[in-house]
Amino acid sequence: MRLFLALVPPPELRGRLGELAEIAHARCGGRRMPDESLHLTLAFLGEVAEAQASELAEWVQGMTIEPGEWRLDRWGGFRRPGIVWVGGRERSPTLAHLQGRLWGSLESLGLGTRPTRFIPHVTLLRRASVVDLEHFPSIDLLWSYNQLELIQSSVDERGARYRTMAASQG
Ligand code: 3AM
Repeated sequence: MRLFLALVPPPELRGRLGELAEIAHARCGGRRMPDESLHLTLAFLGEVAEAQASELAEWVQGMTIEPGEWRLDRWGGFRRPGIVWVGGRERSPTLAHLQGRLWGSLESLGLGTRPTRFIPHVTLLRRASVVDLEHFPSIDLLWSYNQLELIQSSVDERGARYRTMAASQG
């Protein structure tokens, strides 16, 4: 199964991010991420065997992450795949630390491949036909997080579907 570790926005923030996804979709087209799928990926693991996935789920359930805050105050894009996202202007040392800590553990379990760069972002659109972010409204949202989720991604004709397999202690 295809798995990743992520933070999931609390309901109110998810609603705000959904509104931003609407704005972006009206301007850029493409596929809008459904509100219930909005997340911040900390580690993409790729295909993991079922037995190992159960071990991972137990590991996540026994974990406590340090609570933190992430300021979302910029729009961004990955032009080639047509992705429009929101993230932070400032590097977040707390998120970078959490991501680094997770990869340290994953590497010792022999799982996944640590990316060379970490650009924390929440994907709002995929396959956007234009990624022109000029004149987008300014944003300033604060995400308070305290829980990590292990999420399974399965792809069907409507795109990726996500299912939370395990969550850390909240
Ligand atoms: O959080 P976002 O939406 O940016 O693009 C996929 C998604 O990212 C990414 O993992 C997240 C959950 O699916 N992803 C998919 N395949 C990937 C790969 N081979 C990947 N990230 C890195 N390497």
